[in-house]
Amino acid sequence: MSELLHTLAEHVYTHQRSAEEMDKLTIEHPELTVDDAYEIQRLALELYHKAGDPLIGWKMGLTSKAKQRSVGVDEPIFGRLTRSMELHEGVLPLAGLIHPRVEPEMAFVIKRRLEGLVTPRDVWAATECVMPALEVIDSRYRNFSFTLVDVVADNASSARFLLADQAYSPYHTAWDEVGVVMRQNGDVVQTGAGAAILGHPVRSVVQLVHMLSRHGLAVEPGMVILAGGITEAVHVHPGDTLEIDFDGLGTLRLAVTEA
Ligand code: 0L1
Ligand code: MG
Repeated sequence: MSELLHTLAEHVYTHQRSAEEMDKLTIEHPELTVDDAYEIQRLALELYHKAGDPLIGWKMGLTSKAKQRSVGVDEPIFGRLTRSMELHEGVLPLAGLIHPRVEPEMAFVIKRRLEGLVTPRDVWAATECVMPALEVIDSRYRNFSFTLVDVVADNASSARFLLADQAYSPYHTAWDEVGVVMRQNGDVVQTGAGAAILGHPVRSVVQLVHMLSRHGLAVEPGMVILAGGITEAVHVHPGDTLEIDFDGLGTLRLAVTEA
């Protein structure tokens, strides 16, 4: 099995780097378990690391009831964020992506190691700051169609992310009550609130730490955590402009370009 997981991790990594669509792994390997999928994700991350692209954080996916229903699960999933996934300005070149979608998120930056059965209080005490953020998800599977095992193996569709310039104290506001409006080319396309992330984004970080612990992993100081999507993700195309207004906390802007 170990050899198969290595082979599949290389296969997934190659498709992530080349932005070529692939078939669901579970078509040829229906026997794969969710634990196997997390091992494929981990092994693919080793290939990123070898290529000079280290782990800088974690993302939580399927954190809203609607998304969980669409994949037929009742638990979120996690993925790994590498340095090359971070955008440093509000421009998204589509080169290297297949069928990207964008969703508003909240990001936690952690200053103290988090592991084990932590509580929200532990998370707040370990949080340096919270920032408005957006995530670009891009499944490598044809038609964005996958099972739970497939999406976990494909690093929870991680592709790119952008953090706001302004960071806030974790105690600045009630993060579950922050309203978000997303405009695409001037039209309102999505609205939501922080509570869409498991009721409160801090719960997502708690759950991430619990899930990582089951794999013998922890959140290290300096890491970024994308807590989850606040609205549905929207498809983007060359020439699009996105404006995501986080009520009272500023606006994230993204211009989508061909290359
Ligand atoms: O960030 C997310 O919630 C996405 C998780 C993977 C499912 C998808 O690609 O829609
Ligand atoms: Mg997300």
